[in-house]
Amino acid sequence: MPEIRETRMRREPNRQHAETREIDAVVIGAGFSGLCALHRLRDGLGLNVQVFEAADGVGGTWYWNRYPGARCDSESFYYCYSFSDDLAQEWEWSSRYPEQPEIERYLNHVADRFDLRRDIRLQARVTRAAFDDASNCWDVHTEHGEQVRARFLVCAVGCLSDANLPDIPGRNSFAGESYHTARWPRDGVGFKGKRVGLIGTGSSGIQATPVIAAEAGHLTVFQRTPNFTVPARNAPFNPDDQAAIKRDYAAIFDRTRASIGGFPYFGIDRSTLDISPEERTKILDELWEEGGFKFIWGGFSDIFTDPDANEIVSEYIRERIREIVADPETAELLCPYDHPYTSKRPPIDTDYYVTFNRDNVSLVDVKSAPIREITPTGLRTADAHYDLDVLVYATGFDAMTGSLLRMDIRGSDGVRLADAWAHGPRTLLGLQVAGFPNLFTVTGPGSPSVLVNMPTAIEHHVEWIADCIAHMNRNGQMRIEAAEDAQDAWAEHVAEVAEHTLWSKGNSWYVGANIPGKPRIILPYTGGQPQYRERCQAVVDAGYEGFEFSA
Ligand code: N01
Repeated sequence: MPEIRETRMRREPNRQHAETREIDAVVIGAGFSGLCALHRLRDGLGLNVQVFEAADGVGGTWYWNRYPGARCDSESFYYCYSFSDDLAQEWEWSSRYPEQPEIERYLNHVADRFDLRRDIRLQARVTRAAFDDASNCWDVHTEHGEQVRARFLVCAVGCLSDANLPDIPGRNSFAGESYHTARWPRDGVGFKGKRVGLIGTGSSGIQATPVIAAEAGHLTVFQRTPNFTVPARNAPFNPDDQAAIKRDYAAIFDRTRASIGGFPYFGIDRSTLDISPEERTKILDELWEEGGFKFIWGGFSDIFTDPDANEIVSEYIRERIREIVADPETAELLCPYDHPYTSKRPPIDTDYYVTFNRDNVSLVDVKSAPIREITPTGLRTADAHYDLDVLVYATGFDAMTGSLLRMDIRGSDGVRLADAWAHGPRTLLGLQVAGFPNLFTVTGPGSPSVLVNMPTAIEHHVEWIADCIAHMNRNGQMRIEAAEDAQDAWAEHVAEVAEHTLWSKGNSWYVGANIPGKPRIILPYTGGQPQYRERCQAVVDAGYEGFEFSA
């Protein structure tokens, strides 16, 4: 994205590394997954590990997404690592939903506390990785010419890290400033007095809108699909609550591992249709007041599967929109009708809907009058031109596969991952790909990943991978690979389970619908974390059933 101003990186001179180092494992990425993988493989198993990270700092998602209003949708006290009780006890979160700088500080603290930096190479984007069948090793190359040979390749590249910049005609002609939310400049952006346009109303756009509106001269939000969002109700952390959480941390983390979505509260098995409308409204009112993801997981279990139940909760949210937004036409435009609630990843917001009551904010429906082009002075839709000084793309990501396919990964016999996945990704448990021996994906497609509180999903995968490598070392095995038939069976299961849910019904990044030409396939496993964990454990108990080893 050359024309997008992004986080400035100190460019290193184009280093040439003539020698190939031989090590045990390469980890790609130094975000939540990569840091965890480095710690577990190096300090737990004693492996010689090298992490390569494209950015000039650690943090992954929380390094890149520094747009105004960026904060986590999961609550701080469980959106963190559980692998060290000392870490959990010593870190103090300031509020219920931490802002991006706080999570970035946390991950930097983790890097220092566990002495991880000495094995992390920053500004080292991996461009190519090729498996050598003769040695059962991966040859990994970075953009600056560094080359290492490693027995294992662990892709910890994140599910949402390949920013999607839509190919709108004239995009490069814009004379003002343009930014993608996932490539935000470290020094920030000044909006004072400026005419700002924002494209996209997913989680990023919904978080950024109120903050930009508070500063901009005028903000125009270009909305293609309205989204259901519920209030976060962020608040500072009360020291007594934090102390109580710390006393109970082991049990809290146990609950995150046992619940469907990785949250420390269990979903309630209650049908929307089995109770009176009055009782239902009372429950929804309470959840709306409490805010956050509990609205999804703590209300009614049938909203994920039953269209009628889902419609009741969807209409409840639409009623709140009509209540909050003063102009009835704008309110109606903000009401989603084209997808069931939660079939697109539901955002959590702070003052999103009420922002449309401000005089300096307008909403433009680009579904009925699509964006035609970007011009040097702004944006043209089918029926108007909007003069802009700043254009913000909150247009999301090529989710779950983009960052993997951006690298040239070649497995056994030189097969390209891009070819193996030409009709959509196929994996065994989201952990391995047939034909790509000794390569592991942390929270890869086909695992619950993005439908689970991410650190919980990540730690599970890192543990599984580390245990698998330990098993191989104990048994003198050099090569592990997903068997084709086991992978086919898992891919079929992932697709079949999704058909019984509403997740496969929306045009969301969950199914790749946001990227033109991307095969439509459900990317995460929708069967829930407990079932998935059981399956992963059963595979291990059966001697890594479905995986093939060779000495
Ligand atoms: O991206 P999105 P995001 N013309 O794909 C629109 C995580 N996250 O960055 O829906 C016009 O959700 C697109 O429209 P449509 C979270 O998992 C977490 O907001 O395709 N519009 C949509 O409105 C989230 O789900 C957190 O019709 C275009 C928007 O851009 C995921 O990241 C915070 C367009 C993209 O929404 C992605 O969220 C932020 C075009 N050509 C993100 N192209 C926290 O936990 C795209 N759009 C805090």
